[in-house]
Amino acid sequence: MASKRGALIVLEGVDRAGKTTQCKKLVQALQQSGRPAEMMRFPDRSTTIGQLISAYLEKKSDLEDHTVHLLFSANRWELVPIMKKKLDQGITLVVDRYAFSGAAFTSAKPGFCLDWCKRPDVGLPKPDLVMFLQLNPAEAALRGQFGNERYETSAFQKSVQERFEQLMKDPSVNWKVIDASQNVEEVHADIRTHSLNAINETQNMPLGELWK
Ligand code: NYM
Repeated sequence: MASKRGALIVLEGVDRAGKTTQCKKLVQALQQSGRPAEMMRFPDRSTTIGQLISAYLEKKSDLEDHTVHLLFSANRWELVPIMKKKLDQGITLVVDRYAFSGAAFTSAKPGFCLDWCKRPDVGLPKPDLVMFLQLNPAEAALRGQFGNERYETSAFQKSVQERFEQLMKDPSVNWKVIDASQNVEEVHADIRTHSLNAINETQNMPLGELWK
């Protein structure tokens, strides 16, 4: 019998929802229970493409809106061979943002529709589970000021949230909404439960293709 593959698990949500903290905790919990797991994040700022994106986000450079959208997508595609290899080796990947952030953020800009924004990411490895950390703007505000990067304003984040809500209507993606206003441990417990289910359910199933 072929060995079992790892699961592709994605955490999404608006800024300050706690995605990075929860990704780290999930990887740690999976590893401690003897399941191989690694964290990834998008954008991956370590590659050449990632450095262009990082300079743009930090407002050190300007890029045309379509161009930067395609760079975010290219940054995912360049990591696909590594992702597939790790999943094949039985490693579960816990990913901080993916194509859903790509579509939600760009389509929140004037003149962009969700459909165009999804196109470059069609066919990426399809996540077995996408957890959306739901946090209303008032609760997000209690978590302190936004940083200084591009997109970090409440008006823009509100549009991003609306675009995520559109994306979550797609039944071809295994979305789970997590109440991110709970405390860190409660959020972690929900995420762990959904993740263990996904790992068990998908280990003998082939990896799918996103939005195809
Ligand atoms: N972002 C992230 C995009 O606009 N498109 C994408 O495809 C992805 C993956 O970059 N504000 C945006 C969302 C965030 C920023 O922030 C990356 P962080 O703190 O590195 O997750």
